[in-house]
Amino acid sequence: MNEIENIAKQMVAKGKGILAADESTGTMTKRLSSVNVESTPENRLKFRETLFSAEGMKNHIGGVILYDETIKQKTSSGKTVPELIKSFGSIPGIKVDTGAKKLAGSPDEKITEGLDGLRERLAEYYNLGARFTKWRAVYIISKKYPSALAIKSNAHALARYSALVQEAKMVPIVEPEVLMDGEHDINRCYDVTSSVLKECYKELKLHNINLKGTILKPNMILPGNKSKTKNNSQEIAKMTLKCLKENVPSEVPGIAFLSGGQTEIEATQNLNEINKINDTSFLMSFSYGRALQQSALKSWARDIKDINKTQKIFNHRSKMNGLSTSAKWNLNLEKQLTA
Ligand code: 5MM
Repeated sequence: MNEIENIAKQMVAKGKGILAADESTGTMTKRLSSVNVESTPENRLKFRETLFSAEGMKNHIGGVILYDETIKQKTSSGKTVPELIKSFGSIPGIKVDTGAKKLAGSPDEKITEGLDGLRERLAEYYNLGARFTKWRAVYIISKKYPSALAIKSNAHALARYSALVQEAKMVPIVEPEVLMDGEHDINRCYDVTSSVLKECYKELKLHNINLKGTILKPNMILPGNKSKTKNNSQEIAKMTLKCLKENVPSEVPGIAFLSGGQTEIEATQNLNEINKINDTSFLMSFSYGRALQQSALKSWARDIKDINKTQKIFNHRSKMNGLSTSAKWNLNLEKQLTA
């Protein structure tokens, strides 16, 4: 097996998933302001270092997605952030897109930018220790959106990004996120996600991507957050699995879901249900940002010095999500807040 195929497998090995700690400074500032903490480079590092040095990293976090600022920071022990992550047996990764911008030609929608100069940035990140990367495309759902233009242009960018990343000997995480904002029902999310995934794999194929050396980071199939109809976890799992089976080539080794605004428990429960019925070769795992960090961030903000408390909460969430990758989670386990 070649090196990138091996890395992809390690990132989502059974019991493990990915910690998405790649919030840009703008997003991190929003997150810190929500808990009344000033957003400085030092505070952003303090919170992240607290998570990256928690015990839960060892058994449940196969990879951490970093932001440009973080991958270049030194921790309190003098190690670089990638060195700290590696010391826990986890793989450092890096977000390489430069954000979703207004799509010319369909200005209500977004196109993800960051291809210019990417080859050079990738070489720098590799030297800093990164072994995988992430690029996120976003799609809105309404009666007329997403447009064919948004679907095609974002898929094209994801494929060009993936080709450059594999050339640089790293694993590309391909993240096409269909947002859950809106009144649409679960069937509409299913249809839109199917079209998006079809186009992505058409472009990835055209760009000669080795799919065995990639990870897909999709949304789950959910009703819109303002939908009149709600669906239970079993229905969500069934629809999500069907959509992925129909649209993702079987060479892809792992699928690591984003949480996309689900609560921590919803994200864990839905992944657990997906794994209960998973009859594919895909390793179904997580790449959560908010659903791994929300409670830990609140605790940290209450008492920045109480590192143990914050780590205990993060360890618990990591463990719960780790269990859901083998369908071994249940609600009773949420009561045992142990490391
Ligand atoms: C961690 O948040 C990432 C977005 O940061 P920016 O919007 O500041 O670039 C995001 O890409 C994240 O990795 C995924 O959306 C998954 O995060 P959630 O919170 O949806 O699990």
